[in-house]
Amino acid sequence: MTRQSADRIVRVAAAQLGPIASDEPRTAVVKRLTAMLSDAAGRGARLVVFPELALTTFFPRWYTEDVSGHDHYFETEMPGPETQPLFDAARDLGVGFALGYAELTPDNHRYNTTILVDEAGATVAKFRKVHIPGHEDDEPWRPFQHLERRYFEESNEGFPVWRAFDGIVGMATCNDRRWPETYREMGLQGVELVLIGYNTPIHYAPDPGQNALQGFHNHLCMQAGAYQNGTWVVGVAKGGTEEGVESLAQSAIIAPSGQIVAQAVSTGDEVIVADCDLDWCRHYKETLFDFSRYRRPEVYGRITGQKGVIEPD
Ligand code: CDV
Repeated sequence: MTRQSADRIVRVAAAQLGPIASDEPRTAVVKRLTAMLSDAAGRGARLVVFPELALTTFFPRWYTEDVSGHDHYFETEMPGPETQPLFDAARDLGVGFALGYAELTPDNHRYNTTILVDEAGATVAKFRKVHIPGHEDDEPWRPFQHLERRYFEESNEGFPVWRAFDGIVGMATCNDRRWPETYREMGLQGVELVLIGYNTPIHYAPDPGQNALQGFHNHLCMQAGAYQNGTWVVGVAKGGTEEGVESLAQSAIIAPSGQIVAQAVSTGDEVIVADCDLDWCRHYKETLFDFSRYRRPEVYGRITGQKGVIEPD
């Protein structure tokens, strides 16, 4: 089947971030984000995707007895006074964005959250990270901590999708991208564009043998998710060496074919763009991955009925 031209071509930008220092003020970070928003808009982008926890350093690398001691890394309102300029710029430039940040709710819940903002600067969707990796307690044997499970609650809101930007848009955050269920949940709602931000340290303390494969695994799971669900996937890193910890970059925009059509080449602030033809999804959704015709949910009971592995006797 050949690719056909269509009206629903959305130029999407992945706005990769380099490191954010622990003492970098929000206002300085928002200036960096706004500069990338403006760059992307100048290149004709309609939607700009920023990474996970894009307003602060990746603070779960540090242990604190009382998590509220790190509340300064969290947002209690969005937009707030320091983030409002980003929303204003989006409205003035007529470009939407997705932004990851740490959310502290009025009733004291903490989530690893991403919002989707439209071209008028209005928040149209909110996603809270479902798969929270790492550990709850201090593990001093590690060269640095990954305490997301101490700082964030798992969201039970799942993977909704929204009609936005002339298509069906979903979001996921970092570790969510490694799980096939993430993409399938959205695929079953017809998703056409999945936006994913990530902070992935190169060093994986529980099994350092995986360090050299970080780049491969990053693209492997997102490319498979795109292809197996006939959807675009935009994966955006906060990369480079932040507070002594090296993180993966290699942000990528992936077509429904599973092919990478744009990839960042640096480990710093960098904008890449691609024209995402949302109608291209149909080539996969209506052929090899015609779910209505070929899926067999009656034999997939373990997927939702069971959590861990049950081996045979
Ligand atoms: N921020 C993340 O979710 N990071 C995880 C690491 C800890 C493995 C990831 O899946 O990239």
